[in-house]
Amino acid sequence: MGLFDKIKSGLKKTRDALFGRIDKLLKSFTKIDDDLFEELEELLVMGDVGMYTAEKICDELKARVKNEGITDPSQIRRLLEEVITEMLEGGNTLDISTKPSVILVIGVNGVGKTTTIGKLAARFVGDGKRVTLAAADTFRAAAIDQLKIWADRSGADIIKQNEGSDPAAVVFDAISSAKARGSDIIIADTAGRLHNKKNLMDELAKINRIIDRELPEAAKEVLLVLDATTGQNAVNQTKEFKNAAGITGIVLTKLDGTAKGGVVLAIREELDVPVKYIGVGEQIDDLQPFDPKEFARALFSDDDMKEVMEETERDTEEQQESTNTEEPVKSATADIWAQIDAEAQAERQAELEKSEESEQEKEAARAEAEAEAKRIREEQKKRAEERRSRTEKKYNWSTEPVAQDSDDEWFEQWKKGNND
Ligand SMILES: Nc1nc2c(ncn2[C@@H]2O[C@H](COP(=O)(O)OP(=O)(O)OP(=O)(O)O)[C@@H](O)[C@H]2O)c(=O)[nH]1
Ligand SMILES: [Mg+2]
Repeated sequence: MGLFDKIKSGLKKTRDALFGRIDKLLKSFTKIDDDLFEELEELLVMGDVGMYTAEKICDELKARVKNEGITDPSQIRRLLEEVITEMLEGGNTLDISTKPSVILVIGVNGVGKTTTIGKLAARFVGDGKRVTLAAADTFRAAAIDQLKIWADRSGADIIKQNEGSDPAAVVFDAISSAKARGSDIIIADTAGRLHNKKNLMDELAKINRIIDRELPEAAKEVLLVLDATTGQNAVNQTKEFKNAAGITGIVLTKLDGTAKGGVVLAIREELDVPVKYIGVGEQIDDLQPFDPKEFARALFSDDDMKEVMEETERDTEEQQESTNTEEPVKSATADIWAQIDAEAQAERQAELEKSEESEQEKEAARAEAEAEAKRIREEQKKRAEERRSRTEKKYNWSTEPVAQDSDDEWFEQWKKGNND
């Protein structure tokens, strides 16, 4: 399978769920109006893109539609691909310019740190580089064994000590060994959970200090590994680690197992951290350097879209049959009327101010305008809620059940600092 096909197949779930629905939305509109953008925004929010980022994408799309004088909704697909690409660009490459360079790999437990290290090591060794792995996850003996297996598989050297030893001492040893052997890259594995959050952050800080002291001139990457299936939780984890560990990039794993790939946009836009690698499977070559252009292209790839369209069409027909008895939802064009009313009201207000009417009249008009604005705001809020539920029904959106595994629960506990 070629590189692009791998990314494409890894993103199938996200493509089907989110971008399949976006395609359907665009096909159901004959002109570009506010309703289209509102439904698009809802779909993006439901697809784990995050409220802030969804709004930003839609604002950018509106600006481009206006600038380019676009009237055909089908053109939005191309614009969306462009906007997403540009949003994700910048800082995506790994800095391994010195000999040795250091990559510190961090993240909560089970996200794919050790697997990512194995895959990275295989990639670098394949490029002819000498790699030293530091088994600095000393919390569990199994973690050390797992890294050893990856070292053997990839042809990397490994420096390890016993379970429970000081992780910073392991990193120190790995640096000395790498210097002595002339290694190109040191990759350090770390524990995903310790007795509590403070212990973990203190330990990462200590490892960081050792690296900075022993290799002050070296290129250093601190990669935060995130599990894409946790959706918005991945955004929270980035916030936590960003403050404490000075991360330089993200590795987003398990994209192949989730429809929540939209989270990549939230991480980039909300937290301003570049994504450097994505994991699209468990095989050794399933870790890919993150290429925003390819990523966006894979999200909009057409091949299996027909199937998705037919499926969503069938779903919608069924949905309509079952909702036929319901009262029709108020026409969304009412929003446009509300806007026109508001504008007319503002004009009236301006005229009033220009004329030489008494202060009393002005005051009354202001109060009236305020009351009107309040009414419009409330109506828009009500309609936004109606729209959201309509969008959910129309696109038969059934979000995957939120991951209820122990990791999620553990992370919540961990944030509170009271787990053990
Ligand atoms: N489908 C899929 N599975 C992945 C991917 N990356 C990692 N995994 C799987 O996720 C599981 C956990 O991976 P690990 O590498 O052990 O995670 P870790 O962060 O080192 O975990 P701890 O050491 O326990 O903190 C393993 O079963 C991996 O095979 C990916 O991109 N796709
Ligand atoms: Mg591990």
